Amino acid sequence: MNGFEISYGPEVAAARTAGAPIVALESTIISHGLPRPDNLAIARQIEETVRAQGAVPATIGMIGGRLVAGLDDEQLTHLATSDDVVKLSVRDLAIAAASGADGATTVASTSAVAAAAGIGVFATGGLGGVHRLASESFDESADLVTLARTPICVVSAGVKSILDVGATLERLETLGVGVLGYQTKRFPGFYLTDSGFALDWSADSPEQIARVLHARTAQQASQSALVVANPLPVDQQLDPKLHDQVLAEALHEMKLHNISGKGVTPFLLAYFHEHTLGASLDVNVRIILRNAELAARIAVAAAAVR
Ligand code: PSU
Ligand code: MN
Repeated sequence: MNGFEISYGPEVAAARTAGAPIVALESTIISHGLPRPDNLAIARQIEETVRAQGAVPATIGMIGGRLVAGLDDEQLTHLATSDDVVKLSVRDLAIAAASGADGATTVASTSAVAAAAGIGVFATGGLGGVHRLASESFDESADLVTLARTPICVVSAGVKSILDVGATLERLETLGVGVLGYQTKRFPGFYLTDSGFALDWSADSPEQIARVLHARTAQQASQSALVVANPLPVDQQLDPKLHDQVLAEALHEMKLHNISGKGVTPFLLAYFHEHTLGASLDVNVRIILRNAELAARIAVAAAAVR
């Protein structure tokens, strides 16, 4: 198990002691994934959604070189509004800590920190994965290799549809990461309800997912993550025609501007938010809130199983 020096917010510290349900939340979605000024209000809404289900939200990030699980409102505001916030994957954590940086954690680094903190459930929007054109660029998110070695349940709306979804599913299989559809056997496509790919397994209730998590612990096969894939209802997805058109433009612009490395995903998401006249933002917010709600219900059910 990873060891990190982590500061806990008071609510999270109390919940850890009591064995109460906790849901980890990432901060990159807030700092780099959603546009200002809406991002701060959305961050607070995500936390409220977790609380409404009876779980404690633990938004994770780095403040002045210290990892924090359970950012307070001032810290959350800082990550949402400051220009000096670095997007931190796992490999960046030590370097950023030593330099006293303020940073936002991705799916990869949030998972690693949450697992080290003993937090078993995590909600995000869409996982990172294999980028389109990865056969040329080798661009595959560190989310994948990290999930391969991190025992946590991640609730997402699949992988971001800006990616090569088929290749990402193949990699998840190779890496031993379990994928479980929530009330579906179709893998969701983030902005879109259905990515076009089928799943082997689905679960019908948070209680059933809690039993899967319990069985993983019992089998001690839990050194990798379990991805719970939670699709948007069809009437809430982004218009598929608009999606495909904006995605084609975004990929073209990305090449033109030579965007690479950790800039790729924020560039593509921002392009969507600008060129769908806010439609993709509405969809992205719905995705995160639905995932936060389901994650909280899973955490509550898991606490009851223990
Ligand atoms: N989901 C969203 N918006 C986001 C992300 C996920 O709805 O901004 C972030 C997560 O932090 C994820 C990261 O880990 O995008 C992936 O970035 P990259 O492709 O550089 O690994
Ligand atoms: Mn990348």
